[in-house]
Amino acid sequence: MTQAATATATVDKKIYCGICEAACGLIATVQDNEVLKLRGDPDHPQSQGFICPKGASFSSIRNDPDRVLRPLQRQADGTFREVDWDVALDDIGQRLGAVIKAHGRESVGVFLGNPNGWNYGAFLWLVGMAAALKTKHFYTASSLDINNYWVVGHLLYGRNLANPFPDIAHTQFFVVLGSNLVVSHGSMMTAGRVKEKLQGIVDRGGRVVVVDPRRTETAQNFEWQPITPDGDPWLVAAMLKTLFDENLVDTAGLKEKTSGWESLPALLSGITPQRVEAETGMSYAAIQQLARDFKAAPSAVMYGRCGASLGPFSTLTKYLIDVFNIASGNFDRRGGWVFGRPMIDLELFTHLFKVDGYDRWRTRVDNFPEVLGSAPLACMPREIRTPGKGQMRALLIGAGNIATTSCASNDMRDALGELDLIISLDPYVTETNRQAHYILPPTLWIERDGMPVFSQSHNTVPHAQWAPATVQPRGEARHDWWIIDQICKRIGLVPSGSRVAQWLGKLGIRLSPGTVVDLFMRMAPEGDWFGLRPNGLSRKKLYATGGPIKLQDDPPVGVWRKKVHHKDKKVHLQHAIIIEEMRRMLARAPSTSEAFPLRLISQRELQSQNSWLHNSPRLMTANRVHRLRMNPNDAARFGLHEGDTCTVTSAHGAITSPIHLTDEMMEGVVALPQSWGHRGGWKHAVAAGGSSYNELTSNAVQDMDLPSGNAVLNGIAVRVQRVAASAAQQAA
Ligand SMILES: Nc1nc2c(c(=O)[nH]1)N[C@H]1C(S)=C(S)[C@@H](COP(=O)(O)OP(=O)(O)OC[C@H]3O[C@@H](n4cnc5c(=O)[nH]c(N)nc54)[C@H](O)[C@@H]3O)O[C@H]1N2
Ligand SMILES: Nc1nc2c(c(=O)[nH]1)N[C@H]1C(S)=C(S)[C@@H](COP(=O)(O)OP(=O)(O)OC[C@H]3O[C@@H](n4cnc5c(=O)[nH]c(N)nc54)[C@H](O)[C@@H]3O)O[C@H]1N2
Ligand code: SF4
Ligand SMILES: [Mo]
Repeated sequence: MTQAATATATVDKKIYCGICEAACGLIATVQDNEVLKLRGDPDHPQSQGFICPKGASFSSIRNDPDRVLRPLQRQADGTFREVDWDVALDDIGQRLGAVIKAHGRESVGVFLGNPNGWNYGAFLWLVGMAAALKTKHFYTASSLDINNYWVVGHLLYGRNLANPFPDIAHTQFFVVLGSNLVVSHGSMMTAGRVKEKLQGIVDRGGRVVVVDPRRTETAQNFEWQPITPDGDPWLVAAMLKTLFDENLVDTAGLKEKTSGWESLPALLSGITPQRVEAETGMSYAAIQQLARDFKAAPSAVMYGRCGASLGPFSTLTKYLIDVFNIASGNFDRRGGWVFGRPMIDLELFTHLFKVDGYDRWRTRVDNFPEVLGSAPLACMPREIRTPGKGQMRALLIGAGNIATTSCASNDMRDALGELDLIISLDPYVTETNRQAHYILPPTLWIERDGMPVFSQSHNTVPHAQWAPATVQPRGEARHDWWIIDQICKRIGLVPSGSRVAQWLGKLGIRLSPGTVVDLFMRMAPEGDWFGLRPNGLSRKKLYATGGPIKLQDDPPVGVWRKKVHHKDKKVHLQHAIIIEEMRRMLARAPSTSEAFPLRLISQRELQSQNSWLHNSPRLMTANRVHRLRMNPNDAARFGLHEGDTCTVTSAHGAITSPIHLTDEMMEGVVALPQSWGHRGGWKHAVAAGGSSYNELTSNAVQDMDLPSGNAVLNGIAVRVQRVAASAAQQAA
């Protein structure tokens, strides 16, 4: 038969991209279970046809020759052998059962990595497995970048996941603290076409001020305000103080919507102009003017992300950002700090399933408060090594590359080697799971049905989308949730914290996550109430629509009474934890010293997604070189030149990197893309070389954000010394 005779017609499917929080609407052209093309969906209400290189190249990941397509079992010599699913699952069940028998369920750990944000089934089943084990060893990528949000959501609004975000389509004044939106496409704000939306602010006569130690791709296009790393809480505290000092505070709003606001002047009393200037590198007069301009704008909003979340006072910083937005009168109003209209109310969902919460228990070794039922990842190596009841002995890793992405990655890698059993669900043999006893191949987002479980809460254009699998899985890849379910079955567990699920499990009934989420959605505010609300949502309806359904044009405003969950319906502004954090910050000594005169910050790249797209030759092109960016004046100070190979040394480790001189860095600050320096079986990623940023970071308790357990990954004090001169220098 000729090819022409067998080929089936191409089909266009409306889906959304499951790589990052932007969740862009895409059109996939599919033929014979192959994705021929991925392009932006011009009709998508939020992303309006946008697609980035990662989304457009995803077929190269799905068809990657290094992708794991059958379960891998590690052999005594460290190599892996392919085995059948039954063999793998039965053996895992036995070995996990033996660990539980000897050391109890609380000795088993679960890690939930970033890609689960686009994998509702894995997300629910990992959370459920940890709950059913009743283990305190539940760790998530959130403690690398976002636990501060969950703590502040809990303190201010009464739920971890309560998260107001900027009404970017209407604001007239946008202050961005530590977010490179043009590259990252946003986090905790799902904007779609974010660069155009930022430009829209300027086009309608407004301002965009980007506060960042680096003149980033975002800062280049708008107003750049350099800031010393970790200066953000000082900056925002000084701006808030300016509002109070100059009687610019929205007192009526504070009285109506908040409690404890009278305590704010006392909280800010230790903030002095001299100290603020020393900590931020900005003039106090300029900061006061920024606060006045913000207040004078018809609407204004301040937004902070990783640059404001990866420092030592990230909970305090996030608290101050929210308070500043509220105190300036921009809370829950058009162009200000608004709440979303999600298709699935995660705040309610996590509350009903008792996942939501803070400080209901403490970690065994370091006494950190639990956040959303999880412990900080930075604590994991100590939990593995410290003997006693509850010592961690086994770990299931669901989509995580923590030997690279965790703080103190070397220590993490070594500690993992001390476990009795590691099971990794991952499409690659990475530097993390090459130590695993089993690597189990998951389907990728394009091979399973999906709804953007995480980012739908912060849609700037509220809409609903639930797409069936675009293509069938390759090889023997299985859905993550199915794998977790099969492992749980073999140790007698139903992966759920819900009593109903446990009870059904006893009757032999195991619901799929799709059914659970559909049932919940149909009963929740946006649901069809099983026919009582014909315009409401169900999975069936969303499948039948074959694309997104817009719920309304803009995020709702005037809804704070519904969105604040404290019993008194007020935003709570006074907290002992915050007062203590302010005291600690005021007492803190400077980070740099003669030995470590520079500050290192992380850099995200357009063609990377954390650590996991580096094996695609389409994305990891030959011209991509891993190098440390430095201001030319710093280079002159230390006698360094463009292209020199240098050691970068912190108090915790040393790595080697070529340097690149650029005035996009403010003086005193160097930047390095995170998550390079791969090891393992992803050959192209390994061949790309580079060094691993997190060998320089710390997991010591005193180096973490104490209220949230967030790691500190930015502002690391380092020195940079030449190992070898560049070729140009050698020739001269
Ligand atoms: N292309 C791409 N997109 C991504 C990702 C990716 O790896 N690549 N990752 C995704 C993930 S998991 C997340 S959480 C989001 C993150 O989204 P963003 O937070 O927007 O991402 P970053 O690029 O890390 O932006 C942080 C910015 O803070 C600056 N910065 C560093 N230290 C400080 C400081 O102390 N103060 C201030 N004010 N700024 C500072 C950095 O220079 C950087 O520009 O991006 C997501 N999107
Ligand atoms: N120095 C420094 N370190 C950082 C950051 C920083 O800014 N600076 N950023 C931090 C941030 S914001 C985050 S979110 C974390 C992320 O940290 P992680 O959650 O550890 O990392 P990722 O690199 O996103 O991906 C983890 C793994 O998931 C696998 N994977 C991809 N899709 C799937 C899937 O569908 N199923 C399964 N089972 N596996 C899948 C990938 O192959 C990869 O090995 O890193 C943090 N680390
Ligand atoms: S921005 Fe994120 S969601 Fe959009 S296409 Fe790129 S990777 Fe996918
Ligand atoms: Mo992240």
